[in-house]
Amino acid sequence: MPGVIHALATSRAARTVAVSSVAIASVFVFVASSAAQDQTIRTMGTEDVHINSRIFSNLRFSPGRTTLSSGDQLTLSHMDETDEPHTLTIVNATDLPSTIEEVFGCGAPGTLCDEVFTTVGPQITDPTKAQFVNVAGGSGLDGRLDTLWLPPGTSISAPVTAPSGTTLSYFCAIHAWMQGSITVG
Ligand SMILES: [Cu+2]
Repeated sequence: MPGVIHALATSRAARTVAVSSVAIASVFVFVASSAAQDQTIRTMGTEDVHINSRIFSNLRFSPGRTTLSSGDQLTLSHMDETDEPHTLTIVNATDLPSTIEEVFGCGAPGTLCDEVFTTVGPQITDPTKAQFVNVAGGSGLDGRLDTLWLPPGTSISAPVTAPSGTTLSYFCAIHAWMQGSITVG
């Protein structure tokens, strides 16, 4: 499956860029004050199909790993080249899709994506507007299925209220290979 290999290679390059970004961010934190360090995660990349040749996507969250303090604002911004919506949905790390079958099968009945669609979907009041869908119960992003809904051309901010020491894993329920983590320092 050369398309898949291409996508993986592209993802690897994206990770390298993400690591560089984290390094730069760390320098900034070092010289900045100890005030709140609000963070932004951007959707990046594109997707394409070449019939009878390949299908690829390098849609991704950038950076893939974010560190902030409890109470800081997280901003999610749609910066990729597609007109597709995304979700940033908090899930258990052990439930994240990790194989081709799991990624492309996510959405079938009983899968994690299906659970997001059926739980979060009905709570989206206007699909054209970004929205924080609070499922877990805390005031901000702090638990399983808490979701930022991100239509094209939008951005949204919400506080991360999980306690210090927590690592929140997340993914996009529409493009299940888009995954990342938020470390609450
Ligand atoms: Cu997505």
